[in-house]
Amino acid sequence: MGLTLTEKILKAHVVDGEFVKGSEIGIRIDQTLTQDATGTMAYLEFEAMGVPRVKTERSVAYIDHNTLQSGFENADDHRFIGSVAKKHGIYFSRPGNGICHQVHLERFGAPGKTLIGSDSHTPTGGGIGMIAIGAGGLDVAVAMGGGAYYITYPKIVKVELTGKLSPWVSAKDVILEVLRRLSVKGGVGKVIEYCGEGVKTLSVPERATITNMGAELGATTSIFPSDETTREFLKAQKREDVYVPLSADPDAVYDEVVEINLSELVPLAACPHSPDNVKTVEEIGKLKIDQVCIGSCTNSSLMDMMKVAHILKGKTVHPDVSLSIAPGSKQVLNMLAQNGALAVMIDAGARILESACGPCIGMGQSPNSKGVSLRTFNRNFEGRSGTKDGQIYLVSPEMAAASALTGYLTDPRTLEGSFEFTMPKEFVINDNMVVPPATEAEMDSVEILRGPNIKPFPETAPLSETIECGCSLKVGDNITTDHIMPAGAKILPLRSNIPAISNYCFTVCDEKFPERAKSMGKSIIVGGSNYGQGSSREHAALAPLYLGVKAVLVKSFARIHRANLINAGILPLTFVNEADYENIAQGDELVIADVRKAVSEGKTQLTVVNKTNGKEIPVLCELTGRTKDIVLAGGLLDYTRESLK
Ligand code: MIC
Ligand code: SF4
Repeated sequence: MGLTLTEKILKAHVVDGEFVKGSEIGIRIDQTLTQDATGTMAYLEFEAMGVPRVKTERSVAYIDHNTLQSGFENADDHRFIGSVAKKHGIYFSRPGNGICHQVHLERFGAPGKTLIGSDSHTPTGGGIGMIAIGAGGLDVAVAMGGGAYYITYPKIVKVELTGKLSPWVSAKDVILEVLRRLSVKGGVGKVIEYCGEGVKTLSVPERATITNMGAELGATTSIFPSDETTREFLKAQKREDVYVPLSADPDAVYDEVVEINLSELVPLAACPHSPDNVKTVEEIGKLKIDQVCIGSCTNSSLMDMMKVAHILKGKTVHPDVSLSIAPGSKQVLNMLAQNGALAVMIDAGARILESACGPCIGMGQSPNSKGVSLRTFNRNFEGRSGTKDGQIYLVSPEMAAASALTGYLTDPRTLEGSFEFTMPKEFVINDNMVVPPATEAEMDSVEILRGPNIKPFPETAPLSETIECGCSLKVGDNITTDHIMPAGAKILPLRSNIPAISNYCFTVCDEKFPERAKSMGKSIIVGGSNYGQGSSREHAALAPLYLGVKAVLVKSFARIHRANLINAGILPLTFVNEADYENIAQGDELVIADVRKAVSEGKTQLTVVNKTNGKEIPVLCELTGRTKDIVLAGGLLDYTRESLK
């Protein structure tokens, strides 16, 4: 029986566990990446593990999220990360060099390698045939220390592409169509593998747009084969040496098959407030817009920017619209400057932003009240833009640019002619914004620069004999990490200060939550399905940990967040009968008797007794050998410290 591409790469990297669907496997990690908003924690954790130098083939620390320096905090974090990187063998991509995923694809990614990153859009690397997975900071720290990364052996979905995209239909429309069909829960526990004749018609940046936004499906990762197109891309990046051809065997067996005829696709938009709320322009109807933002790790490649420049050429942005453009990397920005496209954008009235995440994470450019904003980004969760009642639509660069000119949501197929982009034979290469680490001889003399906002990892404790406490919060379905631990320009500078950032935990849903949880001392959170979808931020577990949350009981979890809860030593529980969700109200007193004994004995079903209404609620506590030991120890840091003893 032939193998899928995913199986081939996983098999070459497996170091622990059995190759059986649904069971946990440990894989060797070749590369890691961090960004600054999750990086400070990841490096504090790495330091706490006491490993002097990273053991990966390549680890890179990027500064791209917290670039609005409206106080000392972000700049201090940048210096801290730069100094840790230098000391411990990590390459440091300075602020201004670009968004981690875009730069990693250009300069470091390699087909057939494994990459984990402390950012949920790490699967962008799947665009050149890597197994690239988003993870919590602690998992990345462990991988840097040479430890395996554990995933549930995934189901593998084949997306068979046929045909060719029509003019003005974009790679973004491919992934929006997949989201429309599968939903934000559709990829949980799965790897999405793209195959078929249609693959050849897509360039590397187009493939990367598709794998990037596979994160919104909840998928473990997404991957394209590594073929001649990949080789040409790497050659143009002067990195042909890392090229290897890779594809699935013709007789590979998949768990599911989805067929997409690229020729039949039309321009699409994801409507507020979910990436799977996908409609055609016709279905949405006449929509006046206030803002257009072009950029983010999904759509900021040279190809995307050249399409935008072509549409804007000689025109003026509509008087009621603010257009901002953030090219994804220094390489992209530099090439736009050299070929004149930047001047075209400036001339049309675009507000050019630095090469960073920017508005995507609410670092500036929040829309006006009730403002309608079209964005080429990947997430449109409520409030993420920084404006609570902002109406965010996710669209392709083509639709964004066309609409910026008309002032209304516009189908780009109404544009005249078409635009064919030819990938450059050579990209402009200058890695002068990537600082290499100190040599082994020099590393001891590198001083770590720690600012006053950088506070240590919160205190943890081994799992207690019995959990007896109140329910401090009850929330519904599809709670995102942007609900649990909001981002934005005001809160992001507190990413290295868990006590301070905890004061914002869940405030989007309930302003009183942090205060209430603190006064209860310890508590349990109850939620619906797909709890914790979205980002990889472990702050969504560390802030609850700091606030005394001992267990989270929900209908179902998103993958990275569940792992982050375990890493923080918080018990992840799911209802056996979803209807029991109704049997707990906020404020109820709950008991899980002898929980430590039950977990150590490997029991997967526990009982939560609701003392307030007398109900006995069966819950699942599905922990394997390793995750069980992590929770018993009080989290991954304690577990790793113990296992290093
Ligand atoms: C995001 O897109 O939500 C982020 C900001 O990149 C996060 C990471 C973070 O919260 O720092 C992600 O996707 O993992
Ligand atoms: Fe940055 Fe947005 Fe991409 Fe997250 S999704 S890495 S915030 S550009």
